[in-house]
Amino acid sequence: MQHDLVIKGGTLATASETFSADIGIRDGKIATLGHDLSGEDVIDATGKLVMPGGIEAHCHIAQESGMGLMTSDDYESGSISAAFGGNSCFVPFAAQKPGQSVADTLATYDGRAAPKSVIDYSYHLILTDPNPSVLDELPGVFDRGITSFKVFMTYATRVSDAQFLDILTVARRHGGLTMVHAENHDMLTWMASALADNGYTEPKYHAPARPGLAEEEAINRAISLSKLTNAPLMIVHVSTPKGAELVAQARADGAYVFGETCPQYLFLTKHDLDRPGMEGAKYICSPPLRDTHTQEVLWRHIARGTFSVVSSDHAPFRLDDTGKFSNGRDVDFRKIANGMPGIEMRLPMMFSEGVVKGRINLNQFVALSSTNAARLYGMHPTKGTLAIGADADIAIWDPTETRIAGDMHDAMDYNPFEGMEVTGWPVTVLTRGRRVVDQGELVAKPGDGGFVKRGRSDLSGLTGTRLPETDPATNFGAEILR
Ligand code: DUC
Ligand code: ZN
Ligand code: ZN
Repeated sequence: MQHDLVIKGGTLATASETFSADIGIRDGKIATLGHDLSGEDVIDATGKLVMPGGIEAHCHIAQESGMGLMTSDDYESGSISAAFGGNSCFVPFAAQKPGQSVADTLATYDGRAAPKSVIDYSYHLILTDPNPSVLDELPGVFDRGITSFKVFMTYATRVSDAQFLDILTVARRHGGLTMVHAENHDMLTWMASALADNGYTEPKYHAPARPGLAEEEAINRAISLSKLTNAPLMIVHVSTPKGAELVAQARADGAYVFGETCPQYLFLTKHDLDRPGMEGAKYICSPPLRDTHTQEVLWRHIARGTFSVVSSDHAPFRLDDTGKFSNGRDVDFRKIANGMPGIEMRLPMMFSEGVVKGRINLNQFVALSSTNAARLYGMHPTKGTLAIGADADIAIWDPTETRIAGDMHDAMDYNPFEGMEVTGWPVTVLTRGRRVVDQGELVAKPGDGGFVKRGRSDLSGLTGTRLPETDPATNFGAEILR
C-alpha cells in the first residue's frame, strides 16, 4: 500500500504498549502499522519516540478573565506554543458572560479560533449564568459536538449548588462531562480580607488567602453533587493532598469522578510567590502553589492513577500593565491577574521529571498527556492513540535532548519554569498527518487546525453510584434522573 507519509524506524508508545514499527499515513489517518513501509514522503524517526500527539485539555486562550482581562495568547500564539510543546490538539474554554446566550458565546469563540489555530481544537463551555433559556440551549451544544462544561464554585461567576446540580443532570443525560473549579468562595474572600485589612498585601499572601481547606471543602461538596445526580465530574487543578484523597476515594467508591492536576503544583511552591519586589506576581495562580510535601503526595497519586490528566492550566498574563499589573503595580494581591503560562512546558516537564526520573512509565505518560483526555472528552479513538483508522496526530520526541528552559513560543514575557533542566523534547508534531512543527521549525499556517466534533465521554471502568433515594427500585418508584 502506498502512503502519503511514512514515519520510519521509531519506537512507538501508546497508553498500553511500547513497540518498534513504521507508521503509514494516508489522507490524514493512520493507514498501516508495520515494517518496511514506503511512502511519498518519509520522516526518519530512528532513535526517537513516536507517541500520540498531546491533547491539552485545560488552557485559557483568547479568553477574558473574571476581571475582564484578555489573555496574552490568542489562538495563533497559543496553538503554536502548544505544538512546540508536543500537542496536536487542544481544548481551551469558551466562556459565557453573564446574560450572554450560548449561541453567541460559541460564535465569539469560533471567530477567535477558526482563522488562527495551527492545531485541531474544541472548547469546553464555561457556564456562568445557567438560566432556563441557557439550559434549553444545551442539547444543541451537544449536537454541535461540544460535550464538556465547566463551572466555578468561586468568583463572581460561580454557580449555586442548585445550578450545579442542573448542569450535572443535563450533561449526564447527553453523555457530557462537567468540570469544576472547586474552592469555597466565602472562605477565600473572608481570608483575603482578613489578610489585606491587616496590611498583608504582597503577592506572597495570595497563598494563605486561599487555604487548602477551602479546596478540600469544595471538592467534597462537588463530589457529593456528582454522586447525587450520578453524573460524571472532572475536578480540575487539584492542588492539595486531601483533595487528591477525596478524588481517589470517590473513584474507589465507583463514582464517575475524575481528577486533574497541573505541573505548577508539582514543580513550584508558595515560596516562589516570595521573590523580590513584585516578581512573585508571576506565580499568582488559583488554586495557589503549595509546598514540597504536597508535590510528593500529588506525584504518588499520579503514579497510582488518581489523576486521569495532567494539564497546564495555561492562563497567560504578561508581567506588565497589559496583564498582571493591569490594575497598577503597587496593588494588593487580590487585584493581580490570576494565572501562569505552561502550555509548552507541560509535556517536556512531565517527561523529564516523570519518565526520565522513573516516577511514571512511558505508557502512563501517554495516558496522562493524550489518551485519557481523548477518552474523557469524547475524541477517542479518533484521537489519543496510534491505531489504524485514527487521526495521524503524532508527536516525535528526542528522549535524550537536554535543554535549560527559557523563552517559549507563546506571547508571554516570562516562563515560570525558566532555568529548569529538562530532558526529552518533541521535535516534530503532526495534526491529521500534516506537519505543524518539523524538526523544530514551525511549518503550519494560522487556520490549518480544524474544529473537532466531539462525542460522549467514555466512562468505562466505573460503575456509578446510584443513591437509594434516586433509584426507583428503592425510593417508592420515583423516576427523577432521566
Ligand atoms: N482557574 C483556572 O482554571 N484557571 C486560571 C485561574 C483560575 O482560577
Ligand atoms: Zn480554575
Ligand atoms: Zn484554568
